[in-house]
Amino acid sequence: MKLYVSPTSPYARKCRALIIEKSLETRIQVIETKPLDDPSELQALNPLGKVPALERERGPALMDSPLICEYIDGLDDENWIPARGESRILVMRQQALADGLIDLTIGRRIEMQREKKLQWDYWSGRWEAGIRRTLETLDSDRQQFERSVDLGALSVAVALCYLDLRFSELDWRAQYPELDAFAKRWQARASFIETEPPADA
Ligand SMILES: N[C@@H](CCC(=O)N[C@@H](CS)C(=O)NCC(=O)O)C(=O)O
Repeated sequence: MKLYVSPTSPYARKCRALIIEKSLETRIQVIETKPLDDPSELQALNPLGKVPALERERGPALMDSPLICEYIDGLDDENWIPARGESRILVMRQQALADGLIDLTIGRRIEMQREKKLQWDYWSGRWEAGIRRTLETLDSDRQQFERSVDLGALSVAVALCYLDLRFSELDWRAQYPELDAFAKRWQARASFIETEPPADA
């Protein structure tokens, strides 16, 4: 199988880290691509034109990191997503909050990258307010995931690390020391070391 990624994509990082955690590297080849260059092989797999996209041996290609992670998790018996019940819902909720935090961080970055006169403070302010609220929620809910090793905790750690890359001036680590300690524990794992975005990204 082939997983199409970009080196900085946090959604792709979730999938890549899960592959490494589950030691599935020999079954899934990671292919780097640049979605903004409109590569035809990516668009043939995912008409949305986004990474990650998973080309499987059989069946249609998969898009959207939660779906791809669910598929990857089903490839062996080591469950990173609980099969059912409230524990499954909580893991999926943590992933949804983490993915939403990434969405807000990307939205803010796109706004900030516009020429100054085209920037709209309303939108950057809105994205930032959402980021701050989500950090508050993650901090108050952290007992649900801070000692867990599952897709929910992995997703939250990926999203927090993405804030370091794209919104470093927020300095969330100083405001939330327990979330900082949580993220550092994940950053020490091989799955995070091997998927660290390039320093010049
Ligand atoms: N909900 C999707 C989001 C994927 C996404 O937005 N990927 C970005 C890279 S971080 C992308 O490929 N953007 C290219 C584009 O928007 O054209 C997921 O979880 O996989």
